[in-house]
Amino acid sequence: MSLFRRLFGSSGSSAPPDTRFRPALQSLDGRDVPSVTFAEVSSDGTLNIRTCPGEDQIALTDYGDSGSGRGWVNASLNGRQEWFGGVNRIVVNDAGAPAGLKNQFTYTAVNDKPVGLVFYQSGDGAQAGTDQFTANLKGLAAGRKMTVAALGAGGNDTLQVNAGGRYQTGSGLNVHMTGGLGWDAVGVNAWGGTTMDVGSKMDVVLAANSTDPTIPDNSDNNVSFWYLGRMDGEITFDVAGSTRNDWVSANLWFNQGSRGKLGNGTTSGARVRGGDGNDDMQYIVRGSHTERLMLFDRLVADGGAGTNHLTRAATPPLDMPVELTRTGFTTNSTVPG
Ligand SMILES: [Ca+2]
Ligand SMILES: [Ca+2]
Ligand SMILES: [Ca+2]
Repeated sequence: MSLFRRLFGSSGSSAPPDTRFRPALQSLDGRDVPSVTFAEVSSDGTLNIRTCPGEDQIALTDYGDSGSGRGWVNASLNGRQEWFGGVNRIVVNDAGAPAGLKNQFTYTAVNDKPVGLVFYQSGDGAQAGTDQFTANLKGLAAGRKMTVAALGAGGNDTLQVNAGGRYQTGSGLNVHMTGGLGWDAVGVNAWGGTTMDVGSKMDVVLAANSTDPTIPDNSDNNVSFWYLGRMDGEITFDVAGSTRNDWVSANLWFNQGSRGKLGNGTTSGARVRGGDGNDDMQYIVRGSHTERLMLFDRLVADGGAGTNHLTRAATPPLDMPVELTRTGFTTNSTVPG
C-alpha cells in the first residue's frame, strides 16, 4: 500500500488517471533529458503536478484562503509562471531523475491559512537522482489542519520543513517524510520563530529509510527534528535512521513558561531511533521550567544494534518526571541543560 493511500485514504491514488492534464512547459535548455510538467486543479481542489523523467524546478507559493477553504497558488513550473485557484491540496508526483540530475521542489505558505496537504513523491526508484524538497510554513490559524509528506526514493535527497510561525488553538501539523535509498537529509526545523498555543498539535515522523534489517541503505543519513520556542501545545515525534550509520537528532528547547506536553505515553510518541549500524544521536531537551508546568510523557532514545553514541542535556528540565529511557548506547555525552 502506498504511503499516500495509508495517509490519505482512497481519495488520492485510487482516482482514475486524468487525461485532461495539459503540458505546461517543455524546457530543454540543452539538457540531455527533457522534462514536461503537467499541472491542473481537479474538481475536489487538488492541484496535481506530474513530471516526466528529468530535471525539474518547481516553486509553489500558497496565498491561502480567506475562509472558503480553497485558495490561490502561484506556480513556477520550470520557469513558467501560472496561477491556480480553488486549491486545497497539492500533490506532486515527480517522475524522478537519473543519476547526476536534480529535482527541486519548494512550497512556501504566505500566511497561516495554507492548503491542508502538501504531498511530494519522487519516482526515482532505482535511479539515483537528487531531490530537494523544501516546505516553508507560516504557522496555522485556529482549527487549521495541515499535512506535509515527502518521499525521496532513490538518490541523495534533502527533505526539509521549516515550521515557523504561530500554531493556534485547535490547529494540527503533521509532517511525514522518508528519504529512501541513498544519502538523505530529512529534517523539521522549528528552531526559533515558532510558537505553539494551548490546544495545538504537532506530529513529526521522519525516517532516513527503514530500520527493518532486511532493507539496505547508504550510510551517513542525517535525520533531525529541532524546536526552539514557546510550547503550550502537544508535540509527538518519531525520528529514525536506517540500517546503516546515521546521525539522528531531536533537539528541543522550550521557552520559560511553556506548559505543553511532549510525548503521548507510548514508546513511539517522543522517540529517536538509530536502527542497525553505528549511529551518532542526540536527544536534547532544554529550557527553564522551574514552574514545573510541562508534561513529559515517555521519552525514548534507542540506538539499536551497532556502536552508538548519545548526546543529551546534562541537566534535564526540572519538570521532566522520568529520565529519558536509553537503550543501545555504548557511549554518552552531555551538553549544558
Ligand atoms: Ca533517497
Ligand atoms: Ca542506523
Ligand atoms: Ca545503531
